[in-house]
Amino acid sequence: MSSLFPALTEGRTDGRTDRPALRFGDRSLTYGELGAASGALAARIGGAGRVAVWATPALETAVAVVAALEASIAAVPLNPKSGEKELGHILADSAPTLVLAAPGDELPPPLRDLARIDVDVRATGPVPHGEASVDDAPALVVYTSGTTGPPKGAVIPRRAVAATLDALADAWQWTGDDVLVHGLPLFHVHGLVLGILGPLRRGGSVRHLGRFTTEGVARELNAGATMLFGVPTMYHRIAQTLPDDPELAKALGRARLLVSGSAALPVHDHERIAAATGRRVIERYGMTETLMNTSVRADGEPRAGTVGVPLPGVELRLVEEDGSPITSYDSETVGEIQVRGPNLFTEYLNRPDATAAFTADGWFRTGDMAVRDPDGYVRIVGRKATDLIKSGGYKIGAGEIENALLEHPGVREAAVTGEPDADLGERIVAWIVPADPESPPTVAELADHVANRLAPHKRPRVVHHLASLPRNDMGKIMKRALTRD
Ligand code: MCA
Ligand code: AMP
Repeated sequence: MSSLFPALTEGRTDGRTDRPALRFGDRSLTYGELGAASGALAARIGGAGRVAVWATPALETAVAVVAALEASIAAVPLNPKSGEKELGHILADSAPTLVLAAPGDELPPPLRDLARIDVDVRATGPVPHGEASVDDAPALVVYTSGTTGPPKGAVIPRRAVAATLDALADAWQWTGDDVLVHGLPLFHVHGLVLGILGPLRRGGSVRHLGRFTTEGVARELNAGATMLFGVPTMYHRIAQTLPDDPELAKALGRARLLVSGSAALPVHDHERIAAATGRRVIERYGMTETLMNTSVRADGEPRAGTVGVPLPGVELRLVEEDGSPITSYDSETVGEIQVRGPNLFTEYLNRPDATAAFTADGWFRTGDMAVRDPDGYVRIVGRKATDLIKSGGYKIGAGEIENALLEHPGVREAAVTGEPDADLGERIVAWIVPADPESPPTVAELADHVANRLAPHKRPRVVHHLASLPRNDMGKIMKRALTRD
């Protein structure tokens, strides 16, 4: 059976074990060192059930996930900034038997009750023997928000990881010679699957910035990195910085590939970057549940405002309201994107009800609305659910924030919406009826409350106070009627 990371085992036979694999700041691992460290850890965790990974942007996270994959154990990456409610839910739902963390990392209370293994990136255990096989067994459980309720754990099989990374290799001409740079978080698909497992599957390397800065991007691209991955907020910040930063322009001009994803990159930012650097950013479209579905190809036309064409192996169709697939592309007829292929997740953990997201014949309903150009390029034009907000590339359900706000003593009623934001794409706006109109809670108070319960990126940036929320006859909040008063 083929292996997820051939480069880890091949290096031993062709003597290329000293090739760089991972670099985080001034700490790095070669393929030989990664094989030894992950092999040693895999041997220690073998036979465990699911393992949680305290997914800081550090070498330890990458070693932990590779080790879990080698040990054929599903890894559950945790946002180290998760608040108590979110963390409590994820732990109760995924029931890990162990947590893997960097030595010295302090873990919050719910995790202290779990057995902990410190990840030693310098360990020299038995190197893997190619056990990281490609099959239907779960590789990762990644938590993703829905419109209501707490986040759902998408169970991502090993074959989906392999299929999506190989399809991207085809579309992007991505090889072991590529050096990727990014500063994405490692508890989501974008940063972890594409940004860490991607280079490792190709036998190439990744330099992680720890946190995204335009200086870090310029430094690494000027020092030989060939590819940059980012969310639109990062490219927006690059576009804002370019006029005053010739080093950054030079660095981007050198890159082989600049890739944006997780949300739409506005055409204005595309154009500013192209004008300043001579390079075009290409967009790809994916989801936690589906991994990657489409991309502008490296050898294709980089058409701003589109997410390109279906990746090899991915079937994609647009379906109208009445369920009929759109058969001719006119750049105008809008339908829901449905996808089918080896890149799909298998289920939401403990949520058989949510598998209604699949049609009887295996198509996954993405909830994204799109048109297609006559040559097949996909243009995303919106989302079915207004209660899903994309802020900084993070998907955030309005319902989970509303529930958290309602747990604040100063809030009697709450509704949450997304408002256009030049930097974040959308910003989270809370509309509340204060318990005491004389002393309503401040925006800072509610932001802290949500950040501590859920996660900082879910905090409201704006809070409006209302005497009552607009409701229809059924008592349902009419979000479209919410306007600033
Ligand atoms: C501010 N902070 C707070 C509070 N206020 N912390 C606690 N309580 C508060 N009240 C902290 C934040 O945690 C953060 O800390 C710092 O202040 C600044 O916060 P903020 O302005 O919100 O964010 P930012 O640092 O400017 O972040 C912008 C960003 C980020 C870097 C673009 O949004 C980001 O990394 N986005 C990536 C999302 C992503 O990877 N999505 C992929 C999922 P500190 O500075 O210490 O962090 S989508 C996916 O995977 C699919 C498959 C796909 O298609 O890709
Ligand atoms: P998540 O569930 O966090 O993985 O986010 C997936 C969602 O991000 C998709 O359903 C899309 O709505 C959105 N998305 C991802 N990539 C793009 C893109 N290039 N353009 C527009 N939306 C995107």
